[in-house]
Amino acid sequence: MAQTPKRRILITSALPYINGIKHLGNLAGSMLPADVFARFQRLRGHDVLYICATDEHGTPAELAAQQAGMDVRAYCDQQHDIQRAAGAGFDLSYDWFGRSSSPQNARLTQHFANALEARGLIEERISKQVYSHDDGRFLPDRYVEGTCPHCDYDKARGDQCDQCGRLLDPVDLKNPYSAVSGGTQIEIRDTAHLFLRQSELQDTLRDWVEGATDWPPLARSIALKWLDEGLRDRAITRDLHWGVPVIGPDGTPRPGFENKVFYVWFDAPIEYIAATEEWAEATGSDWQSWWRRDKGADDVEYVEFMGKDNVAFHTVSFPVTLLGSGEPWKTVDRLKAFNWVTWYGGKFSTSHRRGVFMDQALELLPSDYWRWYLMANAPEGSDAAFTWEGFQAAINSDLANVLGNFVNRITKYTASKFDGALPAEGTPGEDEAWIETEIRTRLSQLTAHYEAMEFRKAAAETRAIWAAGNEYLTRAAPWVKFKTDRAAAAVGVRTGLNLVALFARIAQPLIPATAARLLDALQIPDADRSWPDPDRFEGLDLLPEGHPISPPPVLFMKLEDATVADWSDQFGGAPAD
Ligand code: B3M
Ligand code: ZN
Repeated sequence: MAQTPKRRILITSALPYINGIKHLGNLAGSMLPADVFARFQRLRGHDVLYICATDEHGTPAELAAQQAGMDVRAYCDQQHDIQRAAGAGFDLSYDWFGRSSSPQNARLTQHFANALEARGLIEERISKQVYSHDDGRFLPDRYVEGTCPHCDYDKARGDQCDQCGRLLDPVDLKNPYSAVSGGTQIEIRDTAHLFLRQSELQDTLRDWVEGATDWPPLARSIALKWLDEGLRDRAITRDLHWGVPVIGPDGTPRPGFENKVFYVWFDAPIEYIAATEEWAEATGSDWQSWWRRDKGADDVEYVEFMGKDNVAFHTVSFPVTLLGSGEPWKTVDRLKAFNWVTWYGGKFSTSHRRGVFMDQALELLPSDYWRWYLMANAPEGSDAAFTWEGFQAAINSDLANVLGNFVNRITKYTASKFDGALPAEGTPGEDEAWIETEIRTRLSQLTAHYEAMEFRKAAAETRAIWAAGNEYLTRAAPWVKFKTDRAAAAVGVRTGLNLVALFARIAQPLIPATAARLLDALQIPDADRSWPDPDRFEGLDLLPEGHPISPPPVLFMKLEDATVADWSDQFGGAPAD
């Protein structure tokens, strides 16, 4: 039998920013689908490396630390641990969850800046910055607030206006004031910054984008729009202390840049590589074979997951860094971008008690409940609204009824009528032929949806397979046949039990904890837990004759109306509430 060749798949999900725990929408738009994809590909037997990290630099980190009354490094340590624990709670199977404040990332970021400079792509330019006399410092990005020049919103941040959404330059704010002290003694001063001459790489980047055949239309159109508008040179340093210091090729601070660091969006994507280095050092592995085309990375498939607001950074800015360096770095092959998960059509907000955050979710229910709902309703074609009503319906019908009842019914029946052992009697007939064909067809569709990273469709197909199992039991009706023809009933029970095993195997990417509980209850050895290959489907006879069957504890509890009403009160619900 021909073995499917082993692929090497590098997966990254956009790095969650360090300033506070992420909500379910952040989870659904990058980390969770990346995890589902990583699990699927591992089950297929491929060599997968799934890398993520916290994105720790920039003004939001400094400001959040200040508000917490903490030193910024200590703040990041603490928040990193919180996010790591939340990721573990959701069974996110990172091979490494790194930190952009690592020494590896500092070295690599400095390396890229120096490589770009050696190729004439970095230029020192004098630019205008907001200087605060009250604070005795420059105020980059979010350190300054004021009135938006476009929409007159009076709490616009220096980098972006939350009302009209436009990206801003701090010096354009009207009536600027310091976000640190509130001071209004502001002056616009000249200061030097490093600019990455992206305009020089316009053609290189266009060739690269046009050669990228495996991008979804959304990603391609975003990248082409930026190219059509003409790439603009961008400042890659900031007047801050917290960040990667600007160190020249000779290993010493660049003169005039002693009080500056690289801009967070310059170093953050480089952390994908640096986190791989962190992983390699911790595990004694080789990181270069994943990232350097001269060191074996040419056969790597690199897949990135992110929210749509991050697409330009991943299709333009980061590739400019990689391609501009002139070194043979691996660039993204496939890119999966998501729209937003909204809270009843609006924004998640801690202060307005709207939405559930990752840590809170796990206090309410185990991770599989959330994983299932979020992926079955992944914000793929458009935004997707979280609603308690939709959540309750999905859990009660898909998980508790379609999957849970099936498992419960057939395993209990085996325990009571067949001594808790897989019966061997009887010959398969029409109903068994029907379900086998059904499974064969659906399994290849399911596999194709996963390969295409179509998560909603994958969840729908998973549910359809479970539903087909229910239909099979209705047709085969072993409980009816048992009274007159024990052998015929045995066929139904045996097929039903094999369906349980199959259902659990295909559920592993989406609901890994439940799937593992089921496979454990059925005593399925690890070697038999891999993804059932649709091209070599073994049929429904995985379990050997006499195999012991004990009913697992209830898989999913139904969500009562009263519970859901409570949660709506606590975390916000439909506007009429
Ligand atoms: N930290 C995502 C965000 O917070 C940003 C992603 C970086 S990916 C290199 O919007
Ligand atoms: Zn505005």
